[in-house]
Amino acid sequence: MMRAALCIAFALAAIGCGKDEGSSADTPDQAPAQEGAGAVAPAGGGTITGTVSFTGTPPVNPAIDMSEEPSCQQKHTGGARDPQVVVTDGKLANVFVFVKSGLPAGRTYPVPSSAAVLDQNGCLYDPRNFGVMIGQQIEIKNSDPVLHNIKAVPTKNRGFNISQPSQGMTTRRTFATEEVGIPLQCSVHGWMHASVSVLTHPFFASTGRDGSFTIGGLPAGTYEIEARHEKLGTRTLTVTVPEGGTATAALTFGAAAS
Ligand SMILES: [Cu+2]
Repeated sequence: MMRAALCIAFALAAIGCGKDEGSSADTPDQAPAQEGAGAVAPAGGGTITGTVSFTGTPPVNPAIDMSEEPSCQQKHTGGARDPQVVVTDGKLANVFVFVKSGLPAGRTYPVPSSAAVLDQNGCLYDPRNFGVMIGQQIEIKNSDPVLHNIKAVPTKNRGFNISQPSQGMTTRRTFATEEVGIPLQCSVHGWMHASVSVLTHPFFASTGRDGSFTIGGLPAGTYEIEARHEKLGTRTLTVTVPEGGTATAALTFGAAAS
């Protein structure tokens, strides 16, 4: 639920601000390992490049008691925290950005042959907020020497519940229907949460630590894009992509003004 006090500011604008915005960096183990992971978009066409910023002081992420899983705990120098809001130099990670409307009607796009990898490492999910196309493989991987049980809780798709008792296990799953924001969670470790969005097209990306994203291969046109963050809600923006050119998008989330 978005609070009224949240700063809402988005604009089509040149990027270049923000290096010295007033926010603190999280510890490295709270940041996503994958920078700006996105879909394999068609070559050519136009591009949307953007940055997602966070204004104000980021909330302190909650500490996680991993004492019952020492092999995970030791991967978190200084203590494990749930990386709900990851801000580095005023830029917000783990935001899923996708084209919500404006694509030509009736067009279909090839499903990427490469799988989207969801790792369980240090008893946390990586990536935290990602997308796939309908039918694209999701490879769920256990990098921890502990039992994880991954559970998908969709509303439109068929869910799954998979036990991965040992390190190095991989399991593949797909989703058959478009659905944004399917919760993923671990039945063993209540703090483990991630989100996957299933789309009919490849025009999506997730922000890395630098808050940037790139969505390529777009036909010229005017699109509504949506940016989703697990705790901070959504922002939308209308972007016009020229033929073969680049549109720049700046989106901003923020802390309460107090
Ligand atoms: Cu787990």
